[in-house]
Amino acid sequence: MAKKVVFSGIQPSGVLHIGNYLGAIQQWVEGQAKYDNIFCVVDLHAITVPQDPKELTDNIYRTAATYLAAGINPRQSIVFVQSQVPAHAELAWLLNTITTMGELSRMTQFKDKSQKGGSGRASVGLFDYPVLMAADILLYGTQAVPVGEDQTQHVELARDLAQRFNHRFGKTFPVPEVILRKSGARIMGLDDPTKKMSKSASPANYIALTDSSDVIRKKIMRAVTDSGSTIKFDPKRAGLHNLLTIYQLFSGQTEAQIERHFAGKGYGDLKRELADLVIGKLTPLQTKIEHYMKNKRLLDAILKSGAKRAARLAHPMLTEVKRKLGLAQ
Ligand code: ATP
Ligand code: LTN
Repeated sequence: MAKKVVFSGIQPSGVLHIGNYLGAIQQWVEGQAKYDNIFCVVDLHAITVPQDPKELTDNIYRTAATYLAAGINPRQSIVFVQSQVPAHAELAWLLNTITTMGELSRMTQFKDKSQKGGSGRASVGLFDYPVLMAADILLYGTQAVPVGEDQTQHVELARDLAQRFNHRFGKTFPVPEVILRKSGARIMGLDDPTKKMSKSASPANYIALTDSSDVIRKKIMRAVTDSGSTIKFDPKRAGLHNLLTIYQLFSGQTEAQIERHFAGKGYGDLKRELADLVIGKLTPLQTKIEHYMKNKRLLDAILKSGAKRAARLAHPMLTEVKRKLGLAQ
């Protein structure tokens, strides 16, 4: 049986944190052999909020370098930059014409992000962001989309648009499914474990993939927990549960193994060991990222070849969509 087509992407808009790594990249790497993968640096999504052009360029490279450093193999998976394949923007326009204002107004990410900038000031691009994301997904006949939990509403819209298009114009798109990890789909903020870890929060909230060992240790030691003492995976103790989840995902151990290991130990022990574990995993990742950042020619070659392969895959779908709409091709 043919492998399922998987598509996912991350915005090159600032630092990546361990929520992005554990919620998205780590599960991409785990599923790499099982699926036909396309991993994109979604720079057109990043510019829906203001970006400094120089920093954006650097972040595009850094995001791609992070995919590769984490274990995405460009010979096995397609790795490319969204703006290098114009079919994304083109399909987004076509899908715009079957999307309603009401649907986009209900998107919680738009509501959150547009409120931050003050009413009426959000860009049309920010409003339209989910349609571009649907285009990313549908362009390749994607069947599965591995993301963190915050993106499920957007994948729902992609499903709705696929079904609507198929219904109006004849079967064209597979209806994509979201893939969420059982654990790790929603890593919480270290300073506030009731909200998801986010790069737009204060630095105490997240561990950036670029944080130094000292900073990682300080942030973990200061992470908010309750006043309990036993170390158990209890979802009601949000701060502790989050630290244990991070421990689990970086160590690959089961809940039972971890609880046994920490039996009779305190929160301080857990935090110290977690800091060692995270530092032990992120240090080699940082070294590999820097290796790619110093080798821009290699990075450019990988991304150019990825864009070529992606464009070749996208072409027949885009042509079919135009033809079905009656745009004589
Ligand atoms: P942020 O809130 O940090 O700005 P985002 O969701 O807007 O993040 P991206 O960097 O594009 O921005 O997210 C990339 C991927 O990381 C997505 O699949 C998203 O679901 C996932 N992700 C983001 N935050 C978390 C988190 N706290 N836990 C798990 N997955 C996350
Ligand atoms: N909106 C996503 C990034 C994204 C994406 C995609 C994810 C853009 N296009 C297509 C999966 C599939 C986010 O994580 N903020």
